[in-house]
Amino acid sequence: MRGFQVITLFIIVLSVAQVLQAQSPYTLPELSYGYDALEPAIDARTMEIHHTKHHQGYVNNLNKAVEGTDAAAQTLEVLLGNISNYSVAVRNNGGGHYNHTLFWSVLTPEEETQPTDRLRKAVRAEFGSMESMIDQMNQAAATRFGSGWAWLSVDAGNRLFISSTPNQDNPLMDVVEERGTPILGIDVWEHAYYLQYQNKRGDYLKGIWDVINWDEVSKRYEASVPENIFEMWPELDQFHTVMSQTFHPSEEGDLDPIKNRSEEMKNAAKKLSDAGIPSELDAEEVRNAVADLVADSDKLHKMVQSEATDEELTKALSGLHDTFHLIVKTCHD
Ligand code: MN3
Repeated sequence: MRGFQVITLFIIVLSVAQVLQAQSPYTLPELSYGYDALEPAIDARTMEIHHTKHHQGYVNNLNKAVEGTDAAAQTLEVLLGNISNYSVAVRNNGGGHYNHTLFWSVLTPEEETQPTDRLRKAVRAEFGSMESMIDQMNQAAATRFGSGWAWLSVDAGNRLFISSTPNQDNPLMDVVEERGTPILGIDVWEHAYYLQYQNKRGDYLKGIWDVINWDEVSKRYEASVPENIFEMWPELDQFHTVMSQTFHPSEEGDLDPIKNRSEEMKNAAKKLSDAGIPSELDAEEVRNAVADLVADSDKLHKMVQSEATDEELTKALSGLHDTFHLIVKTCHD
């Protein structure tokens, strides 16, 4: 073959390769650490085979399964959320690709990663303590019969829950019992631990907590649970309590609660203003609305003292209620 023919052939091969690649939406993600980085918790050989053979296999088979179908145009999360509409191959390999991508990201050789305060609080609220959450995860992982995963996820009500799924299913799928957004997943297929631990799944589960990337788990938690402004600003929550216990009766024509509690409401507004706006929520609009809240609740209290009519009180309380919601809305935006 002449030089230019070789080059032409080379270009053709390259173009074909590019076209093939363009038709394969899924690729194996690189790890951010070496195969031996998680030792002694997980050995290098297991990591390498797990990544380059098992995960690569799910990627290849997923690309084959979606090729030429409408599934190829969907994001993986959308596919998984409607997985009952797709083939078993898409379910197994789409799950396999998603689960392993998440798994690699929640592992790390770094020892300093920590759950954020928000995650810690949520774990405590749901499980009592981090230790108890880990025990329950291990329990879910240990009792999963055969191959599968243990998950820590966030449900539709923003609450944490632990579950386990068989095979490559996960909590995003519309076929599982407990649905949510997974923030931590532990692979309990034998391929994840057998070389090092043989049949001792319990020993693998003990070791794995040494290499969990709490920064990443926290990031996933915070991305799926919108910031609770009442948690960040407890004085706003206290004002909210007085507001809802006086405004809602007033809508029903009952003005007694506001007549009895106008001073408490005025003090709650003063207290929330004195506490200062949390820096994450600070904005001119919020500052102005807080100033209005203080001035208007003072005015309302004076109206109660000077025995204003129910109609006047209703109107003033309703205005105050609007101001309160303006603060909440502005903080959420
Ligand atoms: Mn695996």
